[in-house]
Amino acid sequence: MQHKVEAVVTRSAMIRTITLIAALLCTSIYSETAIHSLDSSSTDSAWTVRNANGSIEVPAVVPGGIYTDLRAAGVLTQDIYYRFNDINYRWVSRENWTYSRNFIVEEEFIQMDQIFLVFHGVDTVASVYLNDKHIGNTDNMFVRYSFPVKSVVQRGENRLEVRFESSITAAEQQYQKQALTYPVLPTCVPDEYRGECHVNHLRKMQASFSWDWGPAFPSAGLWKKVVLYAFVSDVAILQEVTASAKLIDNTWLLQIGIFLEAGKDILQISGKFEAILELDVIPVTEEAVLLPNEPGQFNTTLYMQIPKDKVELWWPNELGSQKLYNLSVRVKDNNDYIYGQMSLKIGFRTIELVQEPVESGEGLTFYIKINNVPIFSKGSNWIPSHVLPEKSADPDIIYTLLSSAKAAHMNMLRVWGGGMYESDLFYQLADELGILIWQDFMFACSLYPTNSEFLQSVKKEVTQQVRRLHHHPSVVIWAGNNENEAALRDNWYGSSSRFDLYKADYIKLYVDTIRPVVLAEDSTRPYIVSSPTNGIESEREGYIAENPYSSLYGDVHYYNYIADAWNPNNYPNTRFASEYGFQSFPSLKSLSEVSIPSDLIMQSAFIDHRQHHPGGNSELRLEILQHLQLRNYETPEEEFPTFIYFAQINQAMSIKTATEFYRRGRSLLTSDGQGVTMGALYWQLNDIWQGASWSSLEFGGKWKMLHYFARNFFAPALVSPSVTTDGDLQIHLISDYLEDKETMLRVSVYRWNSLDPVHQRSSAHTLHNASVTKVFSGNLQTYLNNAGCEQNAVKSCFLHFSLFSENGDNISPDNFLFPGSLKELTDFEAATITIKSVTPGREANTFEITIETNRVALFVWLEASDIPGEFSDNGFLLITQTWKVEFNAKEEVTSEQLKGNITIISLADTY
Ligand code: BMA
Repeated sequence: MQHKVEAVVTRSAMIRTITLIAALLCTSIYSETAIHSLDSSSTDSAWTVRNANGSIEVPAVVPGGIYTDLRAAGVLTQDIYYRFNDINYRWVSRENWTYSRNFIVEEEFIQMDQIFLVFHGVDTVASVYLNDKHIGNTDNMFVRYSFPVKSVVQRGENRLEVRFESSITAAEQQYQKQALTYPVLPTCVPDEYRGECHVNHLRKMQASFSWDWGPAFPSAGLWKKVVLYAFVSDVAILQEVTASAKLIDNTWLLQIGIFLEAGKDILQISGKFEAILELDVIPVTEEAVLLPNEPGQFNTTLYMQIPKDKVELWWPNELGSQKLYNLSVRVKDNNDYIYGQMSLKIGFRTIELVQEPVESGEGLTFYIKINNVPIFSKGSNWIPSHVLPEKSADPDIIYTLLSSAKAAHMNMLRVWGGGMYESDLFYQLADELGILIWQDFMFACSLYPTNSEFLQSVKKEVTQQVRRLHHHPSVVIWAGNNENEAALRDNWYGSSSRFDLYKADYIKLYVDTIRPVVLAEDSTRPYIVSSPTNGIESEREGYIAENPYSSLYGDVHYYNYIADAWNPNNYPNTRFASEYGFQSFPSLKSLSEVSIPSDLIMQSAFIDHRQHHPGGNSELRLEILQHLQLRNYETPEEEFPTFIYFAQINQAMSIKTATEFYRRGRSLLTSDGQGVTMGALYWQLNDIWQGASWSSLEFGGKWKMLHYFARNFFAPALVSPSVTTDGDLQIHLISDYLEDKETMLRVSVYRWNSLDPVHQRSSAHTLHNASVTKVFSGNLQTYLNNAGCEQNAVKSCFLHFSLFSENGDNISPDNFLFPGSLKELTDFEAATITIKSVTPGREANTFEITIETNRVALFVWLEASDIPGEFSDNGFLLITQTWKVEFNAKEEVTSEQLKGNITIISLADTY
């Protein structure tokens, strides 16, 4: 109390001093608070990190992590992703590391009534010491920790130490402790993952202990900022502002949550809470005395009413614009001193997850409605962009990956539960690009403990993350976990003998702990318990459905590496395909960056090491052999580039087949109630390192053939041919547009040996809005015969489809259908494809490339391996003598350099 009086009396003098200190220490201040950054950017002292026996002590960077620090100091002499370094450098994660620094605190700072040390992200198990006093522990990397340190912090020099325990040993200990009653499964990841066990016992990025596409680098470190806050007793830290708008009749009701944190002994805080929306709406202000809802936690809510016609709606990509408005929130005291403010960019849109009876069929729909418009969700699944958390928010990479998603017409990404809650920038970009986010909570492919400390920690994590992400219009679904309902039902980890026990744990975690927190924090978005799930039906069946993969309910994950993946009849009709995928390898260029030349054969220890999916390389070979002729190469070195090319073709064709099947399913309703598919999110968008995986973008962002295909198969209008099990050719027109369009469809039949079609037919059709229309159905063999392909039709001919708008422009990407196996084509010979010219395009670093061919060429693949960038199309079917492709270079380059760098290959070259 005495402190408070002094503080008030001396406030203006103190503020002047604090301003000065702040300036000196690179800190910022508000009138009644002082903030002292303890990141590496504050220069009053530097961080160091040392191992347990002190044999290693190196400078450290905060925010950062141990692998990055040891690499920068030269203790790790190579790139962590080089060759087998995930194994060679595993010792790092078995050590107990201590991060420490000194810092100076001035008298005036000490004078403040409350002082908190706040860690925005600690990875993961650590004890924190200030001036040799233990001030707290951490065990959840997704939680912000704040420790009161008023009684510990001292004038002059202070010493902060964060003592990490190896997460490998911490996880093992937790497992052992738990196993005294019963084990929480699985006991370890498969051997092929080259990983570590028991990550499910830690609230740490689950994939940091390895995954079937990624290495184990169980890091340690302070991966987000560290700050010392000080303030007078009747104010508090403004921790979060949430905002969500609900449309009630013709008015948006904007609900703004203000969350503050103060010392646990503070019984009330009084403040003026003010929110201003950038529109010419009058600011809302509330003056209130707040009581804590739990010790140290205060919150209040402001409401704004905005007439509907005052705001522009926020829409997903390609359905409208992504209008965002600035909302600023200020917290003042009674003397109008501002002690906290935050600005958010918010959007106005409604969101609904529709689970309604399917017309005249069984089951329920499962789709998203935005602004009352049913959305076909098109996109992929997002994994962390780097295994080290401090590197996973690199703005350039995040921008590259998200803008590549948008370029491929995606409107949804699922942030998968084995990774991380992504950075603020990630969600801001998703808002700006119109990419809807399906947000899993970070639980994947495991059972989880449910002891009270674990649940308490999860509660805190969910509360903080929901508040942080709440205002983003892009976030549309909360989902409890990845595949844990299915894992229990199908006994993936040997849990069946104690099914009831594990089921009770499951319900305790996702239904009784996470769900109420989510719903209390956010009444505007749906929460589904798992993915895949039957949604409401799973809930009716007690949360673990008889068949969580039912095609009549919810979402489905579908993987089948044995069936013919180029045959659409092998995919399940589902309401929403939230995962399906096939592996490939990244480019030679990406692999070369982390290997030596002798590694680059399918039979090398390196390639085996980078394949974490059990049996993955043999599966890949068998998939390829179903469709492509992989000849007997003299040496494995000779085969390798073709193997990569074929694996990428196989992946692109398989996911094209599946995705078009799912898109055609939108207007399908079979007699047993299947169909009405409203989502296709393939597995997976991006890579965590350079290795075999399901991704369409390589580590660093280079497009695989699949990503070029995605730009076609996700186009808003698409002509999509297919063949039924009865041998009928069907042609569907798919449209995501919200209005009808008149079109002209051209079907051409070609022989593989000629650039002139043997047959061409055009017909006019209406492209019906937001639906799928079948415009042709007839026996394929007969069609080919009538077109003039009589002998050996399926081997010698193929079909090509173009769709034009009324003014003659292409309205859909061209499409094709190969009636027979590509292994047995007649007259299919290597084309000579040359670059006729490369000229600068209209914009800087864009180029127009004209290529020439003497024959039809398939899966034409242009590679500019030394020049990062994207082509306007790649992996395409070439049926005209000349063809233009654009190249968008990411670096400055001349036309000559580009021309000299491009290589071109097509399928027949490899036969
Ligand atoms: C699904 C995903 C991931 C996995 C992928 C490929 O199960 O949820 O766990 O990486 O399949 O196996």
